[in-house]
Amino acid sequence: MAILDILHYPDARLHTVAQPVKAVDASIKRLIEDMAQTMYDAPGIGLAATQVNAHVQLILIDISESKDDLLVLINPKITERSGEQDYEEGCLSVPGVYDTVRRADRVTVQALDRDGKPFSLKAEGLLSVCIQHEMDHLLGKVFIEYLSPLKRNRIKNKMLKQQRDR
Ligand code: QAP
Ligand code: CO
Repeated sequence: MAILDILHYPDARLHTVAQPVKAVDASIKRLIEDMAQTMYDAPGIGLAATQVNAHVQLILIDISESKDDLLVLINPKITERSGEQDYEEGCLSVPGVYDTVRRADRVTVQALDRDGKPFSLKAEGLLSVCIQHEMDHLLGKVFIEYLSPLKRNRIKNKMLKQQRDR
């Protein structure tokens, strides 16, 4: 297992569109292990492959208190969405930045699990937000793109300054 480097906004690679996983083989399983270690080490509650510069449709989520309930979604697709909710989001690729985003309240998602087996999941609340946030990464989208251009620019400058001062 290994801790992977996480890309930080405004890295252009965060805007790469991920390709579907063709086979849940040894290399994908290794990527899942490494991403899990990376997410738990951070610590975070969600991580998309895009964030570790692997441009395949794979996301990991663990919103449990005990950090022992890893959800792996491969080639996820949202088949139903309803309602709306506002949630204060953060992102491991935009450290220290939190802001409110409006998203669907409930989603139904179809995906493959870590054994390549199809499953379907209905989610609401934080889990639903997390799924939508992580799936955005696979489309090359970061949550701050939902904020006003003014806020986004301030965040971009803050991040660039942080990276300069490191
Ligand atoms: C996405 O984000 C998410 O700024 C997952 O300094 C977050 O795990 C979806 C983190 C909230 C819905 C609601 C952020 C860690 C972790 C930071 C994360 C930081 C350290 C973010
Ligand atoms: Co994120």
